[in-house]
Amino acid sequence: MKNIFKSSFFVMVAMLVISCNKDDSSNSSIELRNRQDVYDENIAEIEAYLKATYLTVDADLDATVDSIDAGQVSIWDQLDYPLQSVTVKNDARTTNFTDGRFPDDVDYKLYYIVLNEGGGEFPKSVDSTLVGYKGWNLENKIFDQNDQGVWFTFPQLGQFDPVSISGFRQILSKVRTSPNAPTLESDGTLTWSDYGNVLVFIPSGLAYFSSPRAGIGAYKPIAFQTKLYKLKKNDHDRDRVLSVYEDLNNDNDYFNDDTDGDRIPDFLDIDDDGDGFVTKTEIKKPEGEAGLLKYYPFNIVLDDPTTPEDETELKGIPSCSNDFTTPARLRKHLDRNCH
Ligand SMILES: [Ca+2]
Ligand SMILES: [Ca+2]
Ligand SMILES: [Ca+2]
Ligand SMILES: [Ca+2]
Repeated sequence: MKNIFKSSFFVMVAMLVISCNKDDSSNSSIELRNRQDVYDENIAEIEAYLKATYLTVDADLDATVDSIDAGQVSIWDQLDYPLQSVTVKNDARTTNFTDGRFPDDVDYKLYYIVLNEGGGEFPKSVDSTLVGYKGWNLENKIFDQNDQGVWFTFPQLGQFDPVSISGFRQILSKVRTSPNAPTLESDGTLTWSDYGNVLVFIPSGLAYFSSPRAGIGAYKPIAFQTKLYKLKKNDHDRDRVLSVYEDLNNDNDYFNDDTDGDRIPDFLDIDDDGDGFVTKTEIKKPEGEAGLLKYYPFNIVLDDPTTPEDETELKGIPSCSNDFTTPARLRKHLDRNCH
């Protein structure tokens, strides 16, 4: 019984963090409002909130926000945990085609506080991330919490994978994972150390916008504490080129790289250069080629003696003229005149 409860609880929390822009117009009792107007209102609400509340951080770096009632220094004015901001666009999608960005031109300011940067790796937007979180509304009521963490992947790998809201996933780029393996506690839970730990205050346009949720009114901003424990590299299109290597112009937008111009971005395209030969075939080593892998890695892989399972490969994916090492070479799977 306990296990059933646990798994249905997991589904419930996972569902709540799901972003669903398609819902914007489905709630017929709620008037659909202009996104810029809502944002202007939301950012004023968030700034007023930051001036009317104070932050307490305990020894485990768990944060609590309360209304000022006895002269405490506001989040806005305190200096212990610098309040920062970044301006971002809504990165939600209506489709995964190159032109499928969700139509939203607002420049969103995200206020955030890094409680701990973390000692591991900064995630790329296409990495899967294991994230613990606590979400609350601006009345300081918690609407969702999961300290053990949920795996999020954007875009989804499976139809039922949870997807986080835009403001939640974009702030993860400000922190790093834990550099250490977790400790297994006697109750079966995992404890992580030196992970990225960040508070973020999110306008509704990067959250649930017009769709109310339990504890979140329509058009209301929300706040999260997120803890980035771990990441996993993905190969979304399973062509043996990791998604992180399919951002050709290196701008961390994976939807604007489309070598063959068929509107399917490279990281989702099984034939990147559109020459009729799938990438996986083009990067397969010929029979008898030395090395441990069947396919050329994107770059050379030097053996790391601390992790014996790491393979050494002295050749990356070659160019048409068999250049295996120059970092900026045109690799053959991206050269439509070569296969
Ligand atoms: Ca790939
Ligand atoms: Ca790009
Ligand atoms: Ca393409
Ligand atoms: Ca090809």
